[in-house]
Amino acid sequence: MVKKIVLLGLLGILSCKPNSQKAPEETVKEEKTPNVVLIYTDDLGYGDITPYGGKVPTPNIDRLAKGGIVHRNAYAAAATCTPSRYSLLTGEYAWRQKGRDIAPGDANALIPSGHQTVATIFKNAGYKTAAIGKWHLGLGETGKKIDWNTKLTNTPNDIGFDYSYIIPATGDRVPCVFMENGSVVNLDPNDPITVSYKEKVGDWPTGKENPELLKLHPSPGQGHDNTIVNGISRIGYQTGGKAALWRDEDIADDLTKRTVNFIKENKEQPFFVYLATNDIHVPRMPHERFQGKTPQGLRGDAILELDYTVGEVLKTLDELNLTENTVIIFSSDNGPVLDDGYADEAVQKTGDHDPSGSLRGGKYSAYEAGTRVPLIISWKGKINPGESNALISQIDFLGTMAQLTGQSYTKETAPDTQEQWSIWSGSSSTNGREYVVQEAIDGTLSITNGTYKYISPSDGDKVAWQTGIETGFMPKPQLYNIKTDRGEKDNLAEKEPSILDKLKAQLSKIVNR
Ligand code: NG6
Ligand code: CA
Repeated sequence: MVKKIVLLGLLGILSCKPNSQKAPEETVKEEKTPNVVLIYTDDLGYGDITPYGGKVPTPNIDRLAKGGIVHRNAYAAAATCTPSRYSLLTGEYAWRQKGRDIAPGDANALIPSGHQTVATIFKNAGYKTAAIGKWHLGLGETGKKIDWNTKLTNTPNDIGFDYSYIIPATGDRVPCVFMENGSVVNLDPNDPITVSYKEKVGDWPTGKENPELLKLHPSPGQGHDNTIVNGISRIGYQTGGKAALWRDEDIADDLTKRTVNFIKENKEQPFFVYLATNDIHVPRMPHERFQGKTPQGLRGDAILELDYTVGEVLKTLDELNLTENTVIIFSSDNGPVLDDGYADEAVQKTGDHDPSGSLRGGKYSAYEAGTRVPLIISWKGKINPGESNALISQIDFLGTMAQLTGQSYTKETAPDTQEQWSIWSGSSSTNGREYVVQEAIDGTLSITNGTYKYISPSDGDKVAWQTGIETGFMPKPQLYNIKTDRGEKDNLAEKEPSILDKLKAQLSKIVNR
């Protein structure tokens, strides 16, 4: 049900009479091609920000929420990064093919060159497009070992982004360098980069051999003890490329600056920015000005830094008078995790801040906290602020953005996406999607109709290694009423066989479409 939301949908906007004061092209831009900024955060839980009950102060995110719609029933397509992002950008569930789970740092491109993505849709609509931040969808041609010292192909620039400035995989994986439009930034040709995920290369110290060099220690038993960069040991081995290495404390500032510059440079025409923040993924090492500023430790400090990034984006749009012509979407790629490989005291210090917002599980899991994420959408003057309980999935991002910009797209490579702008913008008071499908780390699929949720049987581990997170993987089917049993405690599979069968059948129809 949608509360407090007045109908101000796209159709209404499109049918507005052009304002006679404005040049025709300006009118077209404002009405059909609003700028879109997607702030896609990493591992931010349902309960991590104040509009959803979080305890870390996030004044800028709050401002965004107050001026927009706070969605309470929005889902990422998966409980981990790579499949979530794949699904969001392509409109196809990542699980339809093998090999789209958490990508190693040297993985080849999962989305082939020329493939339709939300960025190609925006480009067709005349937008300038940018991917700034974490990528984690592979790079380079399939089957070809990445040579980090050359300009790569199969990069974001080959699937619709005019500009890319990316962390190739994740902050905790080598190589710890940025890539701009396919090339490593600041690479000294006399100091070439070698990367291996199999064995040590070169003589750079590792966390395992030289723990005395670390400023942030890996958690026991999770990996993360290979090459040390900036006093933090990573997953994977790197040598070379010293001048190109990032300093973790500066990542958010760098990505924010690039985003602000891109917006400024493209203020005269429609633009789409996919700002995939490094916050609040591990290693959490925010800038010194945020460190020690929250009782929750580095994880809370990283949320402060994320809020800073949001604030800079809002400020820039305000200064350029673009706020009324820009749709801002804020969400997360998967649910929260406290200990994800580094001893940063997130577990010890979280206190009464509950990252999962009392949902069960977390990142990786089939339970709700794995995929139910914050989603805030604002468009000043066009979307009326409020709250929505409509059922939403990020799989609809492509279809919904095509609808927003009046573009057609092929269903062939985007079979799962729907056009849901009226729900996303709150202009329709229907309940949203009929069903939402979610993928957990071992490939276990769940389906919900907003009231009941079916988790398919799985023989996977009950807990995601040392993270301590309950995965929800069980050999028997599970059925929960997520409306009345928020914590997914009461398995109704045996009590409600007809509901179970219906959801099971619906899931298998989607899988075997
Ligand atoms: C896991 C890593 C975790 C994190 C995650 C990817 C181990 C034990 N843990 O495999 O630290 O890097 O992958 O996170 O290796 S994600 O948000 O990009 O999916
Ligand atoms: Ca993630």
